[in-house]
Amino acid sequence: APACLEREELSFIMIKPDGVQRGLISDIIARFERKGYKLVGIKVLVPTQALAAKHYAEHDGKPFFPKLVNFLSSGPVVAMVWEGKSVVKYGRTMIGATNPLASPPGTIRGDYGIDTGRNIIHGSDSVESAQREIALWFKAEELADYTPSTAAWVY
Ligand code: RTP
Ligand code: MG
Repeated sequence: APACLEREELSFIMIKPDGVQRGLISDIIARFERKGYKLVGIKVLVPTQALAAKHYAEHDGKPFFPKLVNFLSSGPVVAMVWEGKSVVKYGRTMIGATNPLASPPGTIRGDYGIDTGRNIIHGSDSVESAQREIALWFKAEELADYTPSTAAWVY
């Protein structure tokens, strides 16, 4: 990327295998796009168990970890990087609570899920987590530069 490229905040957002199989890709992308966030990276892949374990390394050793890793690597996911003001925190607001039954209507998990182990989507929980996750899933050259900027339509 050119040295002049100044980014807003970035978050790593991933549609999990259940969200993909249930046909929620376009709905989820539409929600972030309409909010004013900018899609700067996207790929479809079946994560290896090793990649899934690295992604969820903070949960290594917890009782649900093996199931979580198996599930994430059980089919295609849509891995994305979204850019915009407070996208990490507000992205989590759009996603909702970990347990879809504790997640209000209007949130992605509240609208589409019932089970904690099938909660549709992942979002980075801090700017530091986002940086780690983006580096794990994407190469720097896979993130797009939108110059000339369209940001004046949002900010
Ligand atoms: P995510 O990382 O996927 O965005 O979800 P999160 O921050 O809302 O929740 P986190 O605590 O990071 O947990 C990661 C995923 O593990 C599954 N989980 N199962 N008690 C359980 O059985 C349990 N707790 C968490 C969920 O699928 C959760 O999204
Ligand atoms: Mg988490």
